[in-house]
Parts: sequence; structure tokens; C-alpha cells
Amino acid sequence: MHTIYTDRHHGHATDDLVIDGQPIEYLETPARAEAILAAVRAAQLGPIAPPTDYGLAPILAVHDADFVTYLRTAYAQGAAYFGEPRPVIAGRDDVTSERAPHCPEDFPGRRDYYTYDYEDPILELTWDAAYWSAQCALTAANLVCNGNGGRTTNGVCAAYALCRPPGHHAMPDQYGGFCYLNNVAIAARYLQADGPVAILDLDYHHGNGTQAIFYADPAALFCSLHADPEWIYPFFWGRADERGTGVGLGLNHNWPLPLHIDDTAYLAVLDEALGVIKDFAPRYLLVSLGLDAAEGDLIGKFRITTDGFREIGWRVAALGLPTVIVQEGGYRIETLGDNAVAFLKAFEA
Ligand code: Q9C
Ligand code: ZN
Repeated sequence: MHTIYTDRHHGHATDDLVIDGQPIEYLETPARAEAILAAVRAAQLGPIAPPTDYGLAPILAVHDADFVTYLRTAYAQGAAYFGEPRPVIAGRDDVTSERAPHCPEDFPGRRDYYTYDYEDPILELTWDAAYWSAQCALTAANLVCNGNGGRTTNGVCAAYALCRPPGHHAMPDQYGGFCYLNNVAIAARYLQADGPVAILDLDYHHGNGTQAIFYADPAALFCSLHADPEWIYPFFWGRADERGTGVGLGLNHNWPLPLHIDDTAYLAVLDEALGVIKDFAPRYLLVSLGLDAAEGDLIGKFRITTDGFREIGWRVAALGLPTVIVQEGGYRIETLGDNAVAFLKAFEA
């Protein structure tokens, strides 16, 4: 299987970042992607290739143009406003479900309008990292729709986008949850030119951005297994009764799960989701591969083992669909590589 990767994410790094005199702990680090890359290389999964540049058009097919302009210019706007360059971080201190009816003209107003979160920094090279992360997903999508991604033993085409920063929390016009551009949604919208798509979100957190983007879309099925948002980020989205709207009604499926769920219980729920995807019979499948469902994750509290990820890989591959696998979260550096490779190798077998 091809892996699409670029080191353009390195500039989006908060190492040694101090904000208002306080060092910040930000677990979405370059070391995450590097650990997965090293494991993919060691396991000889297949060619590792850089992304092709598909430009802004496929990004603007998902995200609001003014939001994209803001992301591109926020760092410079902040530097002009503060009189010195510094990380742009929202002025609130918690996640919000509120969406203001109006976007302010001034910098701090726009800054807080375009995120629902509070801890994600926009650094000098954040836009660059987010842009190329999205291009990784698009490049993997192109390999799959052209049939060049490498085939599994049952003849199905699949490719892996080693994206960083992740994407599934990014809304059409708001960033949050370590995510700026919704990589999986950008790839999915692109592939919809060929027919309906299904998105299976396995990240520990609910994929609220992806859900929002396709909520009224009759050509996209969204299935997400995640920690119950009653307790866990993103809190305001991810309940089982969120089923889609209008012509998309019935095509959104959430499985909020108890903390500390183990392989056996998780796999039983996964089988339900796979049944829903099978019935929908999409042209393509996209997997939001979060590895923060792993046992011992620094943020997630599930107990999925490396054997569990292998079994998940087998079962998803058994759908026999051309598949784009997009990296999302996962924060325990020590096991990220093993779990990614367990899933990806199993997917190929
Ligand atoms: N101090 C993804 O996994 N809150 N995003 C974490 C830890 C945000 C996770 C708080 C969690 C976002 C892609
Ligand atoms: Zn996550």
C-alpha cells in the first residue's frame, strides 16, 4: 500500500511554546507522524510518496472561502494587531457550541469567530502544514480512484494518507480539536465526483466536523464510533440521535461508547457499522484512522490493543471497497507505529 507523507508539518510545532508565561502542553506533535512514518518504513508497507498539489479548489469545495482566507492570514493579522509575531490562540477558555450570527471585522473578533475551541495555536507555518496535510489526503484519494494505490490480496485498491495535522474536527468554517482543514472530508468530496462515499470514523473522538460537512448530503454516509460525548470532547456533538437532515436524513450514524471499552465489545459495534456501510453500497470508503482508541493513549481511555487494530483492519478490508485511509488522532508515541502498521498490514492481507 502507498503511504502519502510530507515533512511540511514540522513547522506546526508547539515545542517550547510559552503563552502568557505558561508553557503549554500540546500533544499533537510532529513526533506522532514521525513515529508512524518510521514504523511504516520498517514494516515495508510499500512506497512512501510526497503529495501532489491539487490547489485550493478541492479545499474550497468543503470550507468557507472567508474561513480559508482567515487561516492563511491569521498569523500575519495577529502580528499586526499585537505589534509582534506570536501564536494566535482563541480568547475563550473552553469549547463552545455557540455560533455567532455575524463575523466581526477586527482581528480578535475574527480570531474567536473562526474557532469553537481554545487551545489550538495558529503558528507561522500552521497554514502550510494544514494545506499539505489536505493535499496528502487528496493524493491518496487520487491513487485510489485511478486504481494505482496498490491492491490488497482480494484485488481492492487502498492508499494511506499520513496526515498531520489531523482533520475530522474541522467544520466548514471553524477549526478545533487540533484540526484546521478537514482532510477526510476534502478527499471524500473530491471522490464524490465518481459516486456516493462512506466515511468510517474510528478516532476516539466524535468526528463532528465531518458530520457537519455531510449532514444534509444524500451521497455521503457517515459512521462514527467514539467515546460518549456526554463526558468526552467534543461534548456537543456525537449523540446517537444525530441522524442527518433533509435529503441526508438517515445517513449519519453515531455510536457513543463507554470509556474503557475493550476489543471484543468494540468489534461487536464495528460489525454494526460495517453492516450499515455494506447496505449503503458506496463507490468508495474513507477511514478516519484515529489511533487514540488505543490502550494507554494519553488522551483516549478506550482499551483497543494492537491485536484489536489488526482485527479492525481485517474486518474493514472485508467490505471489499476501494479505500482511502486518513490518519487522525493518537497520542501515545510508543505504540502509534505498531498500531498503525497492525491496521494497515491487516487491511492488505
Ligand atoms: N489536554 C483528535 O484526536 N482536547 N483531536 C484534548 C487534552 C482536544 C482531539 C485535551 C482533543 C482533540 C484529532
Ligand atoms: Zn481523537
